[in-house]
Amino acid sequence: MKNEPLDRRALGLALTRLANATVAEVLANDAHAGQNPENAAYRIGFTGPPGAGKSSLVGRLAQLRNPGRRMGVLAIDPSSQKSGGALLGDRIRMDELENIQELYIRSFGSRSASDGLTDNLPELIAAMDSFAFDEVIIETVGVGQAEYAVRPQVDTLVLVLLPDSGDTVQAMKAGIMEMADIFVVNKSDLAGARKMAADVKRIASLRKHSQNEWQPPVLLTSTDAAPSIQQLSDTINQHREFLDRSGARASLLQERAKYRIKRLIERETAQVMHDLGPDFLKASLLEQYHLTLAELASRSKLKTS
Ligand SMILES: Nc1nc2c(ncn2[C@@H]2O[C@H](COP(=O)(O)OP(=O)(O)OP(=O)(O)O)[C@@H](O)[C@H]2O)c(=O)[nH]1
Ligand SMILES: [Mg+2]
Repeated sequence: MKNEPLDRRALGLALTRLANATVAEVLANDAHAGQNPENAAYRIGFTGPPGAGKSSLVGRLAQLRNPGRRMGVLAIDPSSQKSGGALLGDRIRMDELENIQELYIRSFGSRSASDGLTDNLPELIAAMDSFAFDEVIIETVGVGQAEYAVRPQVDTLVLVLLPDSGDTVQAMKAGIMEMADIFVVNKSDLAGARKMAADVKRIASLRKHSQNEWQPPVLLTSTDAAPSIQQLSDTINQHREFLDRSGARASLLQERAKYRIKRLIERETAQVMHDLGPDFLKASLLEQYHLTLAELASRSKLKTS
């Protein structure tokens, strides 16, 4: 497919269909079946507090990495309806990007998903794989849950912070600080960026890394400073090489596959719980358990008997 130009219309339709698909529909249309995950698009996640400059950075990075690569950007936007112009940050005009044939950008609302991501995100990214993307960038706003949910979905996770996000770092210390592969203090043109970077370095260094583990670097970026975007891009490449060299990507892919099925079962279970009346709760716990499993099986139409 790579030899042919990207079919934007077909991709757009596929993504819309998947974004709205029920669990049963997802199971029925597993377009990804049999595909070798090793050939999947390389996935780069960007998360961080609102307004940190994620979209602006993603836009610049996509422009920089695009030549010779088919690049996709999926932005998960909790507030949903945003103008096209804000999609990649107001520092980049959409017309700079919209005529680039091998660059595809799309945003999704976070809908009912309780984790701050969009329903069916694994399926949306799998669709990008089947359209032969080389890389997919996923932007999520760090709202507590989203970074946990995005972690298994991506290969390299970039946490974007602001010069004055000290409180955020304190709050996130336990969780996301341990998950990020690259820390970025953006808006380094503003006062306080260096101090913030030093604080992040200090906190990140509290985590013990063995010698053959990846040590998450702390970078200073400014959307309008091209060399800082180049450095970020180079660091992503280094992390990718590390994952390949250390064999860590193979275990990441396994985790991702497990997460995908777990998410589907959780989502369908929540729906079953919602649909079953209060009488259901009068049964013994064992019966409730079996009733739920039977209901899940019948909804997925996978019941063999
Ligand atoms: N001074 C300065 N401002 C920046 C920089 N990068 C982005 N901004 C501005 O910061 C604001 C937010 O940028 P976005 O790229 O939309 O940030 P975001 O993290 O994607 O925001 P949400 O998606 O709403 O969470 C915009 O007004 C940008 O112009 C930077 O390097 N320096
Ligand atoms: Mg954004």
